[in-house]
Amino acid sequence: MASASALLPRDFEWGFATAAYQIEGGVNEGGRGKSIWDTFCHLEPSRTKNANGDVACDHYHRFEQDFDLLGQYGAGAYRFSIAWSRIIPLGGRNDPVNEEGIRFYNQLIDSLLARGITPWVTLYHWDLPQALHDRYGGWLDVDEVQKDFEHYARVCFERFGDRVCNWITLNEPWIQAVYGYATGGNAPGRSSTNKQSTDGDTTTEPWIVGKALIMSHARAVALYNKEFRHTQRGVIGVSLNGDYFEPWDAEDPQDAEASERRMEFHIGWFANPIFLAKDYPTCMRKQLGDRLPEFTPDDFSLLAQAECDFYGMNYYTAQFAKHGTGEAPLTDVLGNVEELQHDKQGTPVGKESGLHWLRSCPDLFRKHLTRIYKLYGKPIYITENGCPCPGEDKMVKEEAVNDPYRIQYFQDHLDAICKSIEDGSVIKGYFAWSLLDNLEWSDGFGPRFGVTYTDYVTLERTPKKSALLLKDIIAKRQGPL
Ligand code: LGS
Repeated sequence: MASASALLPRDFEWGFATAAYQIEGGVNEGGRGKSIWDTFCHLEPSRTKNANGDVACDHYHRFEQDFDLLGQYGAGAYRFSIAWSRIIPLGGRNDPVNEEGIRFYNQLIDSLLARGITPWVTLYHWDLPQALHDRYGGWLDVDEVQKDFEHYARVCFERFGDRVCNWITLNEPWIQAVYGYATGGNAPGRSSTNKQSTDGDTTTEPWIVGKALIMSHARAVALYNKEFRHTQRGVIGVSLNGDYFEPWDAEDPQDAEASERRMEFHIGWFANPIFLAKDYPTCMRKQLGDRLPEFTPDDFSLLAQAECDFYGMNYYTAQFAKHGTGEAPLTDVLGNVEELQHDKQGTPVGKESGLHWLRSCPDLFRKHLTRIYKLYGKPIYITENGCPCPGEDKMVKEEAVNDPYRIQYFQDHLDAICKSIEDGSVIKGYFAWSLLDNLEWSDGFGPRFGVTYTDYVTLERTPKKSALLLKDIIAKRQGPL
């Protein structure tokens, strides 16, 4: 059957994504400082299923081999993150820059360019230097951390911007704020309701951290716009979470409102200030009152100078939203909404995958894309999309490399992109998550999102069938330029 994805634009950006802590390893090499993820994994190993990123996929030593795979898969682009603590081990604006760290990322960038692959660099994928957390509370000190982030961004623009033209400031600030400071499930693991945490205030900290992330992003973009854009001619944006919500009871206006509210708490929280230079969504102010920090006139003027080029969307799944109380401790951060995987009639959303929270819902992906483009009007790059196949975590290599579920998932989601383009959205690229099976944060090495099978004992890589299918789809793209 002819697939809609033949209509993808011919200049569609195309590749795979990873993040430093999930693949690099080499945590004590090359002068790297510790990050909050090193601490989190080692302090109470049961919180990350006894896994850590000490070795991960050993990409630190094997990147050439990994980039050969990218070449084999026909990737035109590759999204990776820089570990802040490799560049500035102590993190701060008055701390020394680590030349060995600079050299490592220079090698990565040069090696990609030598293969004709465009680097897309994420500055922050959740690995704050531990020293900043110890010094002033890290993301909890809005004024300090934004200055340090700006300095770190400057070092990256100065040292890599002659060759890197595509920048993503932050990956999923929502996860950093909510999982790091409300549920405590991610580093730095603060929560007043998680029994494994000893500190934190779930009712205030996520909102403070949210503001720190927004202002840090804005500082980096404003800096880029003022000092680097006209010589480096690159683009800069941010990657936001992209869960989509439908009303649980299609007939109930309160559920319709709840699904919108849920998305405002998820996306509008960051996207309103970042893309519209506007205050947080009204429903957030209404529910949270003065627990939600204000933006000062100076903050607004900075936000206005921080116009970025694209909306980076990480999309995995969709759910139903029912008004009322969600489960503590998430009631507040989820906008007082209950999240469900089936609607009032008991119809499940999408198709199950290898993870309980991830169901394949390409039709809702299309709706989500179209909604986001209408709201924020920026070209969209899908900066993550992917899944583990049902049962994949228990499979041996020979079984896992045969991944028809993932092939269908990719195909369906690329088709949804084409349909949203037909709806009028501007969608310019797609990065599959992920190049390799890797450390899935607090889920450890169980879930396998890669198009390449990683044997965590031998560190051998083996391409799965899906890797090459993507090459085929993209080679056939023939939509308008
Ligand atoms: O590996 C991460 C992928 C996998 O699933 C990547 O580093 C992240 O940027 C991104 O968050 N990723 C991801 N996200 C889905 C998170 C949904 C959590 C929903 C949990 C519901 C109980």
